[in-house]
Amino acid sequence: VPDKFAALGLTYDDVLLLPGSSDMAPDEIDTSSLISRNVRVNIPLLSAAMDKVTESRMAIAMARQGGVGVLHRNLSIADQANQVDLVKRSESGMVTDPITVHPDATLREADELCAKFRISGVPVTDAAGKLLGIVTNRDMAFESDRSRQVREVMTPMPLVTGKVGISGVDAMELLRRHKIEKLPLVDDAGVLKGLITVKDFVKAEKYPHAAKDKEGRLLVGAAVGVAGDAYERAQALIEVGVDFIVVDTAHGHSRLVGDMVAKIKSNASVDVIGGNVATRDGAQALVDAGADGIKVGVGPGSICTTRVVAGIGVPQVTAIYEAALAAKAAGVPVIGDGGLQYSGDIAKALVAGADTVMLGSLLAGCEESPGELLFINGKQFKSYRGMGSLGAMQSRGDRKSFSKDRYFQEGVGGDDKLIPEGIEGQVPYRGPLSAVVHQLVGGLRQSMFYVGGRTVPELQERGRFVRITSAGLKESHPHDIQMTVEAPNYSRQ
Ligand code: RVP
Repeated sequence: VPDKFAALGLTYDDVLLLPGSSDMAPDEIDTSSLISRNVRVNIPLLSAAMDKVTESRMAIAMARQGGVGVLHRNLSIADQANQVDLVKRSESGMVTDPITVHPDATLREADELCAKFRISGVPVTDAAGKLLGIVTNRDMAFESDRSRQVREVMTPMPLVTGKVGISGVDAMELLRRHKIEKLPLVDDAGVLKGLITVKDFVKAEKYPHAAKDKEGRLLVGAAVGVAGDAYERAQALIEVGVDFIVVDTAHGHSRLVGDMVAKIKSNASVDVIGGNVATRDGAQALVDAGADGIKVGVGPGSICTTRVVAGIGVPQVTAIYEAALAAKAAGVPVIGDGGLQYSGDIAKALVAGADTVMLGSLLAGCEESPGELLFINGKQFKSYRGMGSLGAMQSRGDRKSFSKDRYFQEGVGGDDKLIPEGIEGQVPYRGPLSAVVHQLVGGLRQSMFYVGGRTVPELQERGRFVRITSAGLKESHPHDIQMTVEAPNYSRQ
């Protein structure tokens, strides 16, 4: 059979970008791009829909930096919808779900709370969430007896409060007029629903490149599957204002995925992205199903074992290139998902044909990713795992797992019958997302300068690859030296 063997597959480490003629100033560079037909971000980065990467905190941080998070789906519909809600309501610096303290708590406990969350005061609520008062540093500073109860020193109701849904301008005016730093937001029953602080306004000014929707709220996406109540999940997410849905599976070139994309599209006002595929035909099938964006990557993920367990996959640069041939012709943006190890891989993905990239391991170590810090031999780590790992697919206690159908294993029987396609591990702690993104986007801007592309489309058009050998790869990394000082954007993997 003449075409039994497809062309040679290349990945990030197989290629480098050629330097091209460049006459631009660094501040002319525009990194904005489309993740799907109608959703634009200011930096071409998405955080992965994985339970150790993207929950509301990461999604908020990503959108503030100008990218977007895709909320994972290994949780109940109600919980995932709540996460969308948290992101959409975090606009103009409002805190939903603020930290609160019970009136019977001691000042010592209130102190600990303030220290832990680095806040200067806490609303006091009863068990039903009703706002009773507020206790701030000023109330507590002159109390020497730390065993006294919060109720004895708090500033009790009536306080200056705002109604849920108050505009940023009105909230700021109330803070200014009453010379207060915190404005609790309550519903008609007096139940605390949020908190606006002066500090948060400052924060809003701190994120001028935030990726926002038409109403000025942060952008957020969310993943759904194909089995069970996936369609109901999509509806619930759309209901609370998600900006796009990702039909997120390990094999997007399957009828189930195309059907689900088409079904959600048929009456949705939001963009629907399908994936993952790794071939031109796979991308074409999703285009035909009506997808607004196509996610590419079968097996490149750092935690993925699909290529060894099933022998399936396409090295990622070739996969992106092939999929983009079908997607570009239809005007559908491409997301290059998985396998990126360094900032330089972002530009390589874009030149291959991606419009944005999705990151797992590069972001799993951030402060904002779910999970506790682990200390091992004096070093700090965070756990990270594939959604097809045993841990992610197993249901534990009353927590049902929803990630089995990503690997089409919904009906395999008991958890002991699962065929994992991912592993569990840990990555070094990397500090706040802002610092990590600064390095990633800084690297991308350098790439754009070297290639001579002011915008992502220009980079895509002008970029050319040179294929390299293992000797070339060895030369690319630091060599013939023992690294003594860690760089913020380089470690030997
Ligand atoms: P990486 O950035 O290389 O860590 O890859 C992240 C990507 O890996 C995810 O966005 C997803 O497409 C894929 N993934 C997630 N779980 C698994 C698995 O268990 N095999 N793979």
